[in-house]
Amino acid sequence: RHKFWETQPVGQFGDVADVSLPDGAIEPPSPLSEVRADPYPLPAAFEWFTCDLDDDALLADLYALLAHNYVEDDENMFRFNYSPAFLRWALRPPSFFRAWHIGVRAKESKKLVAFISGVPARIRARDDVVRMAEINFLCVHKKLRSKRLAPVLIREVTRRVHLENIWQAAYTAGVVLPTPITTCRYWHRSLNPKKLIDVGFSRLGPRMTMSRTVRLYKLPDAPLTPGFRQMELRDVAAVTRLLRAYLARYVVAPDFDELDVEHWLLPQEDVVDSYLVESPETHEVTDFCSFYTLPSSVLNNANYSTLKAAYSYYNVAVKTPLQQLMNDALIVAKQRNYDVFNALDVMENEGFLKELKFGPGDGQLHYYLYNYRIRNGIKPSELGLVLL
Ligand code: NHW
Ligand code: EN5
Repeated sequence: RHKFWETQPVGQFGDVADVSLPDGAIEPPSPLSEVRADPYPLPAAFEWFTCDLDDDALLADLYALLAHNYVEDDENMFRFNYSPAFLRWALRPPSFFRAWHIGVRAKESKKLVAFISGVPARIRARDDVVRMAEINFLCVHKKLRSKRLAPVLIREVTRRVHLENIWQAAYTAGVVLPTPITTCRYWHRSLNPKKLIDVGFSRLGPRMTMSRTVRLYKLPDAPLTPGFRQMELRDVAAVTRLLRAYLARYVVAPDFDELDVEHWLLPQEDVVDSYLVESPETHEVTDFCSFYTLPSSVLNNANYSTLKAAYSYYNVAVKTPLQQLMNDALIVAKQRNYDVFNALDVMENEGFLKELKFGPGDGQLHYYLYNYRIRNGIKPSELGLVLL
């Protein structure tokens, strides 16, 4: 059934019931001298190409490959449209490895036809903090699909990760592979219902008119919580403290230090936005919320070519109720012209989704670990990890 995945150190569908297998690494690390020294062979017309994201021309090629060939919904109405600035942010966190930005080019035309990437992260599973690679942006040009190129890309990124003495990875996918640690649902909160209906992202509910729908999703013009403001560089230490204490509650979560927080959470226009509540009395930072910007191309619509979507990222509510904090996040997203605010049912998100008028989407997101077993998996509410 899974000719490639059956050969890999991942939970196999048959093991699911086997309670004797312990949590942790599925296979031990090898001596680095035993890691294959040269790249896996590609079909003769293609060559490996390590991508330099400082190079604006290369970044434009990567952007175009993904904009035309990356993930679509199940009815092929929308396609993720990660911006060049977003890709640079996603792929260059603290201590990233250039060798993990892996392109495949046509030898003759030098055209970029496939890509896979990894970035380093420390991820905690129960009480075990593990150095991992986060794998993302696996993409094969539409004209080269179903030729078993993806397994070659995956083996090659694995080899390059092993060369850094890292033996585990985390990744998400919309498709079922052996074997998810958990399966999450996407939820969507309309901010611009008329446009969402026009492009087929959502539908007019039964017995609803357009004007009732617009009224239903209306939001205040400005955030309601006193002291709600954008995060700044001077807040990194306070936000790191809040976030570390909060993520400690989850079974699987990133182990963020201040450098990580500065990279992943300091606001960058149209890439990542973070807000916090600074107590007007004590000036303490008490709460925090964030979202990243990932537009989707609207395929085949006469009126619109793009949807501006915000994706809930990391949120920590200590003093302000989570629902109120997220309502303020919706308000600033609306102010900034987003069409929709998306969230997964991870962490404590179940506690505000229905109340804030999110509706369940038709997409799922499966989370995976490579070479790391978590017996019986976990619930979405036990997951403290959001990948881009
Ligand atoms: S998920 C988004 C993946 N990208 C897309 O969906 C874009 C549109 N699709 C494509 O470009 C986020 C192609 O359809 C792709 C497959 C390239 C997806 N993950 O080449 P073949 C990520 O980037 C398996 C893993 O003929 P294709 C996470 C499939 O099950 N495996 O197919 C990436 C089959 O194997 P099987 C996937 O359609 C995580 C084989 O590929 C997959 O031309 C990567 C078929 O290959 C997916 N999303 O190309 C794993 N989709 O055993 C990282 C299909 O079933 C692992 N397949 O026969 C960790 C590595 C690092 C370890 C370090 C220690
Ligand atoms: C991970 N780094 O299917 C990337 N999106 O629900 C790989 N549906 O937008 C994983 N089909 O339900 C990607 N509208 C997996 C996701 C791939 C993209 C995807 C889904 C997630 C999505 C929309 C549009 C559906 C169009 C037809 C959807 C309903 C919204 C409605 C708003 C009002 C209240 C009820 C819900």
